[in-house]
Amino acid sequence: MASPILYSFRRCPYAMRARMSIVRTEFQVELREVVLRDRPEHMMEISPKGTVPVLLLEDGTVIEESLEIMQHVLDWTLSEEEQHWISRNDDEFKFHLDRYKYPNRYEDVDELEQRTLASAYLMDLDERLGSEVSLSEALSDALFPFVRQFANHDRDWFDVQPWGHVLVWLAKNLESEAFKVCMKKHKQWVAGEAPTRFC
Ligand SMILES: N[C@@H](CCC(=O)N[C@@H](CS)C(=O)NCC(=O)O)C(=O)O
Repeated sequence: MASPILYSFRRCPYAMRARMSIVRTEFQVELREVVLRDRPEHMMEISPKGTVPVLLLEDGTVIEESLEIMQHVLDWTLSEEEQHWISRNDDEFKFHLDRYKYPNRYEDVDELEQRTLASAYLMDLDERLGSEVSLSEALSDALFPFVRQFANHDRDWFDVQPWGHVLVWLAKNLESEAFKVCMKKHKQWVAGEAPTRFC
């Protein structure tokens, strides 16, 4: 194996956060773009749970949680505050985000109620972003792909909400060079083809 392998899916916010850490550090990986309904056999062999991202290291270690990939790549130990925001994002916010975006996939879900519940997190995040101490780059990268997904669902509505700090923070992240590299389009990986690198 010439370098670690990253199984990724361009539009997945978990994969985005992992790729951001890779772009930031120029951590060398072979990038394998996955189509979720046609997951590569090798990926399923090393990580039967079948979610992306998955990072396979040269020593055979498999890291199959996006946050753990970030922690490995960035050599990042979460502070108590970072842990707090990530838990709120990954548990509370993502729960409501999924129900807001895809209400038909769940029973008895009102999408506007879910939007309001998700907004409680965004209002708190707004207050945090407005404080004097900035979020660490790693934490910011771990969170913004999910806020992007929420924002994109109804951008006109999102843009007129009273979360000015969130709007500025999100725009800055989306316009960043690192995010542009992270979002480059790659065609579906097929076994046997020449390795793709993205940084
Ligand atoms: N806890 C995992 C979640 C990853 C995840 O759910 N990824 C989605 C794509 S955004 C996925 O692979 N879904 C396929 C499935 O659940 O079958 C992580 O942080 O890496």
